[in-house]
Amino acid sequence: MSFDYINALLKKITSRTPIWVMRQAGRYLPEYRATRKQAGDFLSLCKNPELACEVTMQPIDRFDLDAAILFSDILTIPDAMGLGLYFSEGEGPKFSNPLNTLASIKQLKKPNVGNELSYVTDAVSVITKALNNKVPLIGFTGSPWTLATYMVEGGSSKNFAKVKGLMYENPAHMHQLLDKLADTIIDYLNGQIQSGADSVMIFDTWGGLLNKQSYEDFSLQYMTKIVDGIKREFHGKIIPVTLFTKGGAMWLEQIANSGCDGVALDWTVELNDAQQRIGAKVALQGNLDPCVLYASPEKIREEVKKILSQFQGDTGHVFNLGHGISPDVNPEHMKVLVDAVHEFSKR
Ligand code: 1CP
Repeated sequence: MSFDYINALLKKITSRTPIWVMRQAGRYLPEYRATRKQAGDFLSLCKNPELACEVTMQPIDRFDLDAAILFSDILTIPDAMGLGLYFSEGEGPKFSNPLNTLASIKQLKKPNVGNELSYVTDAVSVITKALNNKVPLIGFTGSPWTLATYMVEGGSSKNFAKVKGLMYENPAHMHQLLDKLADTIIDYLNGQIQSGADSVMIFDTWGGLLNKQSYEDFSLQYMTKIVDGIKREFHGKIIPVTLFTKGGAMWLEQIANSGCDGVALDWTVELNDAQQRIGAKVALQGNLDPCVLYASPEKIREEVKKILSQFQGDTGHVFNLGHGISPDVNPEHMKVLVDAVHEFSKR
């Protein structure tokens, strides 16, 4: 099997630039909203492998995408560690048992991925079967730092006061937490790879909040540990790994030195600048501003052309948005995007 998405990450020639879109299975699709309603709520949807497979396949059936991504969430790991994840309507994720004491960090147990998180690896198996080699499947995790922000804050946050306060005041506890998370994530990603994931991605959504030194010490160091610890080859297939630090444009060189295959970019950096800085070392993913999808089809096509023309050469580019697609985007505009990338990048 030769997939453009995998080949691009391995910096091999592709027939055209492959594209997938962060949060491609989600609320902007009416069929997703219907399946979520059937499941009852978001978390029940994640925990039901058949329904998780159904929503993973929805964007694949509707658009000419080059990869599928496991339908799940980064917060499955803290949930399995006993923090009690729930989603209150319109408010985002919350934990009923956040890490609000030093003792709670010390006592935190590494979950057994094969037990508490088997619903995720089961979903990967079901999806791999449903895909039937049509396109590759991306498995994923949050970065230790990004998971820690939710676990310490108790949910989403505006200023990240608690987690950054802990980092400055009790760095040893912070490192203990991040190390437990990194070890758990290695098992989690290896479980996904063994169940059929063809590639994996680490989402470091909140790494960009840190300064250079704390980014290296509290985020990148642990992502590097994960890159080193996961299976990079399985059943004769190379499993590429992509790192995404939102707001990480200042540190692209360091990220590229982690040993990853691909670096995903948000929209704040020009693709040709990024390529000059690190492009020979790794593949690049990105980086259309998600808000372009609110513009007209003509404008979307124009912006796609711009991004494609910024990238030099025919190897090593995976098209994506610079962050997730928004729930109020018109699905027709997603189709315009996907088709434009293929049309304008035919070799
Ligand atoms: O109401 C709903 O239906 C839930 C919305 C939703 C969806 C569709 C959430 C809650 N998570 C997801 C799926 C999801 N989350 C995927 C699925 C695969 C795909 O891309 O199609 C992935 C990869 C994620 C990853 C994720 N979850 C991240 C990292 C990537 C990013 O967007 O920065 C983060 C930070 C989360 C936490 C989370 N889960 C859900 C929400 C609304 C959030 C963000 C909360 C916040 O802003 O703090």
